[in-house]
Amino acid sequence: MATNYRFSFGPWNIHEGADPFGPTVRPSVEFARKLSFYKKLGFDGVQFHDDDAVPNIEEKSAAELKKQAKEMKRAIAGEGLVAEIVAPRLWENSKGIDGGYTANDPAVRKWAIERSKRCVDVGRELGCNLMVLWLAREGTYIREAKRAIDAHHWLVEAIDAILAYDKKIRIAIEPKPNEPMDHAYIPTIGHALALAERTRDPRRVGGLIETAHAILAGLDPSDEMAFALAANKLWSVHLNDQNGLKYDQDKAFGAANLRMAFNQVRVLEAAGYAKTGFVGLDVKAMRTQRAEVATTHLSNSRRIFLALVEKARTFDTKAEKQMIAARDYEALEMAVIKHLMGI
Ligand code: XUL
Ligand code: MN
Repeated sequence: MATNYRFSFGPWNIHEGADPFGPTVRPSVEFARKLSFYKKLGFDGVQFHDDDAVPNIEEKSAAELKKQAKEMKRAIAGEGLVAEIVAPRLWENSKGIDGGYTANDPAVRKWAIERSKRCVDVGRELGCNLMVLWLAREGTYIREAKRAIDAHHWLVEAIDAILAYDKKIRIAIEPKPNEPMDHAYIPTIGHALALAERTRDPRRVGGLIETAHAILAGLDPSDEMAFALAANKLWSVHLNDQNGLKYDQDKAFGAANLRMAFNQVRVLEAAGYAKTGFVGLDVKAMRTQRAEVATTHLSNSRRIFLALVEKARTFDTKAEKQMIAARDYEALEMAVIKHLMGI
């Protein structure tokens, strides 16, 4: 099928199968070897955390950081790849135990902003001006632990500092309602875009929507996408799937909720998303998957996406209009199911 979609994933999507209850089950895959999988699996873009590109980033001088990020750009170019996004991995540093931008300790808040500026520097060398902020620990386990109003002001201050640091940087906030925190401060795209409006340059602050995160918030991912698309603020996506309200599963796209996946593809098609953004995946191989086949969740997700593009394009929209006009939504629902089942 003729399609102009471009796909990306992050190196963390090829992983050892760790969970909090037992040992890893697959050997680590070297970064360079991960890069060699991208094209074979049908992907053109790499989603970077800052320290994927520059390991031990906080110990590096500015010159070293620049040199290593440049080398990484050469390495990905050698594989025919580009950097889609860059993200500051604040949540893995022990300083950020209580959050970064919203930590109670002003020294930690300062650290989080400085680290984010380093991430901008990495992005600049990688040729990437789209920074994703997944606000992992910006929230609380118990409400009394932080002052939420202050926290929201500090989030704006942090984003303002990043925007002021580089005139070209664009920030896509990736909302998620919980995990690791009990409640995160930016749980939905509505929260993210309201926050964007309060920054010094709202035009440079948008969103990234992850399927599983929207489902965890009890919302429909395609409607979340539509909300951002209507504002021209859907700058990336993390497609995956999630079986109900439990831990963040990052299943293969469409594997649990095929119809929801169809509607996500449909809304992206309707908006002409292929022209503006990468189809990013954020999918994990099952822990029970053998190492030799622990990349198929990526190629399968891509394949399911493209099959659903075909389904979106071949849905009988004339009949759909008539059923809507007749308010025969039972017929419309059956038409969708029949189309998806090929019956
Ligand atoms: C966390 C999540 C992250 C971000 C990247 O749930 O989705 O992987 O997407 O930092
Ligand atoms: Mn994600």
